[in-house]
Amino acid sequence: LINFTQNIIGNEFCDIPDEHEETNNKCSVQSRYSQNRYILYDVNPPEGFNLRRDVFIRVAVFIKNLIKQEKDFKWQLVLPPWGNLYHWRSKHIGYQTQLPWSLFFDISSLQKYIPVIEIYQFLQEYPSENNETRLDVVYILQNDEEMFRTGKFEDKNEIIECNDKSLQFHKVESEKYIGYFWGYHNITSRVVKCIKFHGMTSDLKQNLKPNVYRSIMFDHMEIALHDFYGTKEYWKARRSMRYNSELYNIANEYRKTFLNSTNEYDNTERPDDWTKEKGIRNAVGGPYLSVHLRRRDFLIGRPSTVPTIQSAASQLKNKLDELQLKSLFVATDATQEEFSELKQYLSNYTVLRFISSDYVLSKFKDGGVAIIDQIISSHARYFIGTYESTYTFRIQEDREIIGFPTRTTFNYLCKGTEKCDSNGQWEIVW
Ligand code: GFB
Repeated sequence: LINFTQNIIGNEFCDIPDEHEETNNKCSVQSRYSQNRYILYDVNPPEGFNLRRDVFIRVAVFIKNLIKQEKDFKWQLVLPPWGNLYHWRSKHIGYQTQLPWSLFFDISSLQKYIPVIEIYQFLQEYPSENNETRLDVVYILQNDEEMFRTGKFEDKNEIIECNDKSLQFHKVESEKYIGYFWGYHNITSRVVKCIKFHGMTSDLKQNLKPNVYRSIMFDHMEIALHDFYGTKEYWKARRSMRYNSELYNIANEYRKTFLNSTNEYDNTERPDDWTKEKGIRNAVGGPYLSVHLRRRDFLIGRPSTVPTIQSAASQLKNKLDELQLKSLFVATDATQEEFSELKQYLSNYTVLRFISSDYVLSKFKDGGVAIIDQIISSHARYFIGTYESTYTFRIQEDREIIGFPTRTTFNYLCKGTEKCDSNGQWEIVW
């Protein structure tokens, strides 16, 4: 560390680490100039929007602790741009790639938890040559198949040879790898290493080597587990994920117009600053029942838990009657035919789904519309979700933050008439 500090202060030259370099006492070309250290990550391509939001929490908590422990460096998270998601299917609005986090989330709220920057800011501030930004290292996390086969799990963080042809990174010259990099052709990496990994996100600290690397990317970050799942720290990171204020405005306007629901009437008001929130369970919610009715790939992937439309309608009718509510809000990826079928079964009730205007869809894309549905659902008097859907989990978390009684939140549609299993009640910790 002393050598390194001298390198910065004394502006001495130091060697560029070669790709097999494992020692900590050399520093990269860029590291001579500043103490900025950038962490980047990406997630397995097929994973959906809401699992990705969970991966952010794992990384954010990791960086929060890193900042406390490694004070010689200025750590920043580069937010991985959104895009190319399997579920984002609206074709007529153009490509849904390289979308910034600010489209969906309030960056200043995220900033109150850890320092974050968008990728375009990173590309502006990180040294580049001939318009090429070369990261210092990419670590590709890989599951240890053996552990999954034997069921004997133990922590592992082992550099292995990258011999899998399906990997997304390819060496094109000495110390230059190309790869997907969210579709940015001007990003490359000096070094790519594969790691057989099993453990918590914080176990990746040993791979950071801030005396060697200034920009460190982890691919397949979903493999690293939560350090503090469900703890106060977890919930702080989660609470920092406030949505873009325009999405709240659109959802609130819809609630007011169609569901007779406002934060004032429903006791769901929150301070603008999430750090000023208090844990009080006194939310009442708007006078409507809300359901997350997950269809499409869930019909194929989860046939034993996803009910028919007729069965869902019957469960919803029972709950509407029990709660003496007349309105049902449906957050769903169902086809129009399925939604019409549901409405037919519930013809004595007002059954609504959010239909986005062309403006809203072209500006906020499928991800923004999904969030609007989530906001409306999270303000209902009572919520019923889809078993094992991460989309449902995020609504439940929002309701926990808003302060609903848990019995109004942790409910699921059942496949048949038998009582459903519970996914557990992941209650907020303040
Ligand atoms: O978010 P997500 O990972 O949740 O994927 P699951 C579901 C996506 O489908 C959302 C759309 O991000 C939305 O784009 N979607 C689902 C919805 N429900 C709604 C809804 O109510 N309203 C709107 N507007 N959009 C996992 C996937 O999905 O399911 C995995 O992540 C895999 O890749 C697995 O497919 C079977 O956890 O529900």
